[in-house]
Amino acid sequence: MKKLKVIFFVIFTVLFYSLISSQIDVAHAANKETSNLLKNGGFEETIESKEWLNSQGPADWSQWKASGDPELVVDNQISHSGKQSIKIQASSDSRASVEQDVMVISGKEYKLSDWVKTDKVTSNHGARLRLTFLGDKKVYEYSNEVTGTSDWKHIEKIVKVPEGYNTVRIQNFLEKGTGTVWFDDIKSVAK
Ligand SMILES: [Ca+2]
Repeated sequence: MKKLKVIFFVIFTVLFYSLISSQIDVAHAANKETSNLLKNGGFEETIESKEWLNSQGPADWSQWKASGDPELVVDNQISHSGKQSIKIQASSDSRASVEQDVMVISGKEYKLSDWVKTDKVTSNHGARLRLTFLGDKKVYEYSNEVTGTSDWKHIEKIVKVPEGYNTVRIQNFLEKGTGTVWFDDIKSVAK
């Protein structure tokens, strides 16, 4: 009788653990397809930072003022979803981005998507996404461009990571010009 109990116990334990591990595999696979490689893509989390207007910057993102005198701010009045977006504003010719570096796999395809709203953007290339694969020689990729005045527009770019590269800098960019641009809900997923 005691032997029988032990056998039942062993069978139950094996079944229980195989069921749990198969559930974990399913969750893992689902997560892999939809997970955003970018942190804080909706710009809802802020941290205190003197670099940003009102000393509030988006967590996990940094800014680059390439030229001119652009103002970069977390906007809590206008958003595509949630309560906040990021805004780049330039009254004189300026060039700036809000950016994050992401680890990627060489040779693999990724899909990037972003939402952009513009107000009186006059610029050589407008508002767009720029991807820079970092290495000895930088490799650039760009999304389509948004200029003028436009309500929220979806922009998308599918890229294949060049051989030998494993880091990409993803930039919400206002190319050289004037006007106001908002970015929100940026996403990067492995294809
Ligand atoms: Ca948001």
